[in-house]
Amino acid sequence: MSRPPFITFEGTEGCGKSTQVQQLSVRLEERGIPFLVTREPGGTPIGETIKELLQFAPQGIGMTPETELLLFEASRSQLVRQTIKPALARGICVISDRFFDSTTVYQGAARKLDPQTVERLNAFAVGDCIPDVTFVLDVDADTARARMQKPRRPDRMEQEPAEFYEQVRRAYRQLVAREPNRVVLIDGSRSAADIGDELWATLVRRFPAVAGKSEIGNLSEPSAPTSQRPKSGM
Ligand code: ATM
Repeated sequence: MSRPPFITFEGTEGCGKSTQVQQLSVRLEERGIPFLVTREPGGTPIGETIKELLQFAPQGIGMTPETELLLFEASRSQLVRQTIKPALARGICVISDRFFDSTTVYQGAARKLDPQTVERLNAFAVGDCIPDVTFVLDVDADTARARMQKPRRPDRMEQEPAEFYEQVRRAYRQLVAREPNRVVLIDGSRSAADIGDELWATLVRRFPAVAGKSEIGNLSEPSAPTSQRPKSGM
Protein backbone atom coordinates (compact mmCIF):
# COMPACT_ATOMS: atom_id res chain seq x y z
CA MET A 1 0.00 0.00 0.00
CA SER A 2 1.49 3.35 -1.01
CA ARG A 3 -0.65 5.51 1.27
CA PRO A 4 -1.51 5.31 4.96
CA PRO A 5 -4.60 3.33 5.94
CA PHE A 6 -8.10 4.68 6.15
CA ILE A 7 -9.58 2.99 9.24
CA THR A 8 -13.23 3.07 10.27
CA PHE A 9 -15.04 2.01 13.44
CA GLU A 10 -18.60 0.75 13.53
CA GLY A 11 -21.07 -0.73 15.98
CA THR A 12 -24.21 -0.04 17.95
CA GLU A 13 -24.43 2.71 20.53
CA GLY A 14 -22.48 1.81 23.66
CA CYS A 15 -20.20 -0.59 21.77
CA GLY A 16 -17.04 1.23 22.88
CA LYS A 17 -16.04 2.79 19.53
CA SER A 18 -15.01 6.13 20.98
CA THR A 19 -12.76 4.49 23.58
CA GLN A 20 -11.05 2.43 20.88
CA VAL A 21 -10.59 5.43 18.61
CA GLN A 22 -8.95 7.19 21.55
CA GLN A 23 -6.67 4.23 22.35
CA LEU A 24 -5.61 3.83 18.75
CA SER A 25 -4.84 7.54 18.56
CA VAL A 26 -2.52 7.22 21.56
CA ARG A 27 -0.66 4.31 19.95
CA LEU A 28 -0.22 6.16 16.67
CA GLU A 29 0.89 9.29 18.47
CA GLU A 30 3.48 7.34 20.49
CA ARG A 31 4.92 5.98 17.27
CA GLY A 32 5.01 9.31 15.50
CA ILE A 33 2.52 8.25 12.84
CA PRO A 34 0.62 11.24 11.44
CA PHE A 35 -3.10 10.68 11.80
CA LEU A 36 -6.43 12.43 11.81
CA VAL A 37 -9.55 11.44 13.74
CA THR A 38 -12.95 12.30 12.40
CA ARG A 39 -16.53 11.10 12.74
CA GLU A 40 -19.87 10.75 11.07
CA PRO A 41 -22.23 12.43 10.91
CA GLY A 42 -20.19 15.60 11.26
CA GLY A 43 -16.46 16.17 10.96
CA THR A 44 -16.81 19.35 8.84
CA PRO A 45 -18.71 22.58 9.56
CA ILE A 46 -21.39 21.53 7.06
CA GLY A 47 -21.48 18.02 8.52
CA GLU A 48 -21.81 19.30 12.09
CA THR A 49 -24.82 21.39 11.07
CA ILE A 50 -26.38 18.33 9.41
CA LYS A 51 -25.62 16.25 12.51
CA GLU A 52 -27.46 18.74 14.68
CA LEU A 53 -30.50 18.46 12.42
CA LEU A 54 -30.30 14.66 12.32
CA GLN A 55 -29.83 14.02 15.99
CA PHE A 56 -30.87 16.93 18.16
CA ALA A 57 -32.94 19.64 16.42
CA PRO A 58 -36.66 19.69 17.34
CA GLN A 59 -37.45 19.94 13.60
CA GLY A 60 -35.95 16.44 13.24
CA ILE A 61 -39.06 14.91 14.78
CA GLY A 62 -41.09 13.50 11.93
CA MET A 63 -38.08 13.27 9.60
CA THR A 64 -38.73 10.64 6.93
CA PRO A 65 -36.26 7.75 6.52
CA GLU A 66 -35.54 9.02 2.97
CA THR A 67 -34.61 12.48 4.24
CA GLU A 68 -32.49 10.93 6.96
CA LEU A 69 -30.62 8.83 4.39
CA LEU A 70 -29.91 11.83 2.16
CA LEU A 71 -28.70 13.95 5.08
CA PHE A 72 -26.23 11.27 6.18
CA GLU A 73 -24.96 11.04 2.59
CA ALA A 74 -24.68 14.83 2.32
CA SER A 75 -22.58 14.98 5.48
CA ARG A 76 -20.43 12.13 4.17
CA SER A 77 -19.78 13.53 0.72
CA GLN A 78 -18.51 16.75 2.29
CA LEU A 79 -16.29 14.91 4.77
CA VAL A 80 -14.75 12.72 2.06
CA ARG A 81 -13.80 15.60 -0.21
CA GLN A 82 -12.97 18.26 2.36
CA THR A 83 -11.14 16.13 4.91
CA ILE A 84 -10.51 12.44 4.29
CA LYS A 85 -9.14 12.40 0.73
CA PRO A 86 -6.87 15.41 1.20
CA ALA A 87 -5.47 13.90 4.42
CA LEU A 88 -4.75 10.52 2.83
CA ALA A 89 -3.15 12.27 -0.14
CA ARG A 90 -0.79 14.05 2.28
CA GLY A 91 0.27 10.75 3.85
CA ILE A 92 -1.91 11.08 6.95
CA CYS A 93 -3.65 8.02 8.36
CA VAL A 94 -7.41 8.66 8.79
CA ILE A 95 -9.58 7.16 11.53
CA SER A 96 -13.32 7.69 11.25
CA ASP A 97 -15.85 6.98 13.97
CA ARG A 98 -18.56 5.59 11.63
CA PHE A 99 -18.66 5.77 7.82
CA PHE A 100 -20.82 4.36 5.03
CA ASP A 101 -21.40 0.98 6.71
CA SER A 102 -23.55 2.80 9.28
CA THR A 103 -25.90 3.82 6.47
CA THR A 104 -26.02 0.29 5.06
CA VAL A 105 -26.97 -0.99 8.48
CA TYR A 106 -29.13 1.76 10.05
CA GLN A 107 -30.95 3.15 7.01
CA GLY A 108 -30.82 0.00 4.90
CA ALA A 109 -31.35 -2.90 7.31
CA ALA A 110 -33.00 -1.22 10.30
CA ARG A 111 -35.07 1.49 8.56
CA LYS A 112 -35.71 -0.94 5.71
CA LEU A 113 -34.93 1.41 2.85
CA ASP A 114 -34.15 -0.30 -0.44
CA PRO A 115 -30.60 -1.77 0.00
CA GLN A 116 -29.66 -1.10 -3.63
CA THR A 117 -30.61 2.55 -3.36
CA VAL A 118 -28.59 2.83 -0.16
CA GLU A 119 -25.63 1.17 -1.85
CA ARG A 120 -25.84 3.51 -4.86
CA LEU A 121 -26.06 6.60 -2.66
CA ASN A 122 -23.16 5.38 -0.54
CA ALA A 123 -21.10 4.90 -3.70
CA PHE A 124 -22.06 8.37 -4.95
CA ALA A 125 -21.09 9.98 -1.63
CA VAL A 126 -17.70 8.28 -1.22
CA GLY A 127 -16.49 7.77 -4.80
CA ASP A 128 -13.23 5.83 -4.59
CA CYS A 129 -12.72 6.57 -0.90
CA ILE A 130 -13.25 3.12 0.61
CA PRO A 131 -11.92 2.20 4.08
CA ASP A 132 -8.94 -0.16 4.09
CA VAL A 133 -10.14 -1.77 7.29
CA THR A 134 -13.35 -1.48 9.30
CA PHE A 135 -13.61 -2.67 12.89
CA VAL A 136 -17.12 -3.64 14.00
CA LEU A 137 -17.34 -3.70 17.79
CA ASP A 138 -19.99 -6.25 18.61
CA VAL A 139 -21.83 -6.06 21.94
CA ASP A 140 -25.19 -7.40 23.10
CA ALA A 141 -28.01 -5.05 24.00
CA ASP A 142 -27.54 -5.39 27.79
CA THR A 143 -23.85 -4.52 27.61
CA ALA A 144 -24.58 -1.58 25.34
CA ARG A 145 -27.33 -0.28 27.63
CA ALA A 146 -25.13 -0.55 30.71
CA ARG A 147 -22.42 1.50 28.98
CA MET A 148 -24.89 4.18 28.00
CA GLN A 149 -26.06 4.99 31.51
CA LYS A 150 -24.26 8.31 31.80
CA PRO A 151 -26.45 11.37 31.19
CA ARG A 152 -26.36 12.61 27.58
CA ARG A 153 -28.24 14.99 25.32
CA PRO A 154 -31.50 13.48 24.06
CA ASP A 155 -30.74 12.06 20.61
CA ARG A 156 -33.57 11.40 18.12
CA MET A 157 -31.71 8.35 16.79
CA GLU A 158 -31.60 6.73 20.22
CA GLN A 159 -35.36 6.61 20.73
CA GLU A 160 -35.82 3.44 18.68
CA PRO A 161 -37.20 0.17 20.14
CA ALA A 162 -34.89 -2.72 21.06
CA GLU A 163 -35.77 -4.55 17.81
CA PHE A 164 -34.20 -1.73 15.78
CA TYR A 165 -30.85 -2.29 17.51
CA GLU A 166 -31.13 -6.05 17.12
CA GLN A 167 -31.51 -5.46 13.37
CA VAL A 168 -28.49 -3.18 13.42
CA ARG A 169 -26.39 -5.79 15.19
CA ARG A 170 -27.48 -8.56 12.82
CA ALA A 171 -26.76 -6.39 9.79
CA TYR A 172 -23.25 -5.62 11.00
CA ARG A 173 -22.59 -9.34 11.37
CA GLN A 174 -23.88 -9.92 7.83
CA LEU A 175 -21.55 -7.22 6.59
CA VAL A 176 -18.58 -9.02 8.17
CA ALA A 177 -19.61 -12.22 6.40
CA ARG A 178 -20.03 -10.37 3.08
CA GLU A 179 -16.75 -8.43 3.17
CA PRO A 180 -14.32 -10.43 5.31
CA ASN A 181 -11.26 -8.81 3.77
CA ARG A 182 -12.25 -5.33 4.88
CA VAL A 183 -14.62 -5.74 7.82
CA VAL A 184 -13.31 -7.27 11.06
CA LEU A 185 -15.66 -8.36 13.84
CA ILE A 186 -14.34 -7.59 17.31
CA ASP A 187 -15.89 -8.99 20.49
CA GLY A 188 -16.66 -5.70 22.25
CA SER A 189 -17.68 -7.27 25.56
CA ARG A 190 -14.09 -7.60 26.80
CA SER A 191 -12.00 -4.97 28.57
CA ALA A 192 -11.05 -1.89 26.57
CA ALA A 193 -7.38 -2.82 26.96
CA ASP A 194 -7.87 -6.34 25.55
CA ILE A 195 -9.89 -5.02 22.63
CA GLY A 196 -7.26 -2.38 21.97
CA ASP A 197 -4.52 -5.02 21.89
CA GLU A 198 -6.43 -7.23 19.43
CA LEU A 199 -7.23 -4.31 17.23
CA TRP A 200 -3.64 -3.11 17.18
CA ALA A 201 -2.34 -6.60 16.37
CA THR A 202 -4.75 -6.81 13.43
CA LEU A 203 -3.74 -3.41 12.19
CA VAL A 204 0.00 -4.06 12.38
CA ARG A 205 -0.43 -7.40 10.63
CA ARG A 206 -2.31 -5.77 7.78
CA PHE A 207 -0.39 -2.50 7.64
CA PRO A 208 3.13 -3.00 9.00
CA ALA A 209 3.86 0.69 8.36
CA VAL A 210 1.67 1.72 11.31
CA ALA A 211 4.01 -0.11 13.70
CA GLY A 212 6.48 2.75 13.60
CA LYS A 213 7.92 5.52 11.53
CA SER A 214 11.06 3.54 10.70
CA GLU A 215 8.90 1.02 8.83
CA ILE A 216 6.89 3.55 6.89
CA GLY A 217 8.83 2.99 3.69
CA ASN A 218 7.34 4.89 0.79
CA LEU A 219 4.67 6.93 2.62
CA SER A 220 5.08 10.65 2.08
CA GLU A 221 5.33 12.22 5.53
CA PRO A 222 3.71 15.50 6.49
CA SER A 223 5.58 17.69 8.94
CA ALA A 224 3.68 16.93 12.16
CA PRO A 225 1.04 14.59 13.54
CA THR A 226 -2.41 15.94 12.88
CA SER A 227 -5.51 15.15 14.85
CA GLN A 228 -8.97 16.49 14.29
CA ARG A 229 -10.62 14.93 17.28
CA PRO A 230 -14.35 14.64 17.82
CA LYS A 231 -15.45 17.78 19.63
CA SER A 232 -17.62 15.96 22.13
CA GLY A 233 -19.12 12.57 22.85
CA MET A 234 -21.88 11.99 20.32
P1 ATM B 1 -22.96 7.53 17.41
O1 ATM B 1 -23.44 6.26 18.02
O2 ATM B 1 -21.61 7.36 16.84
O3 ATM B 1 -23.15 8.70 18.28
O4 ATM B 1 -23.89 7.74 16.08
C1 ATM B 1 -24.87 8.65 15.94
C2 ATM B 1 -26.12 8.04 15.38
O5 ATM B 1 -26.18 8.18 13.99
C3 ATM B 1 -26.28 6.58 15.68
N1 ATM B 1 -27.58 6.45 16.25
N2 ATM B 1 -28.24 5.69 16.80
N3 ATM B 1 -29.10 5.19 17.33
C4 ATM B 1 -26.17 5.91 14.33
C5 ATM B 1 -26.61 6.98 13.39
N4 ATM B 1 -26.13 6.90 12.02
C6 ATM B 1 -26.99 6.42 11.03
O6 ATM B 1 -28.13 6.06 11.32
N5 ATM B 1 -26.55 6.39 9.75
C7 ATM B 1 -25.31 6.82 9.38
O7 ATM B 1 -24.95 6.77 8.20
C8 ATM B 1 -24.44 7.31 10.43
C9 ATM B 1 -23.05 7.79 10.07
C10 ATM B 1 -24.88 7.32 11.72
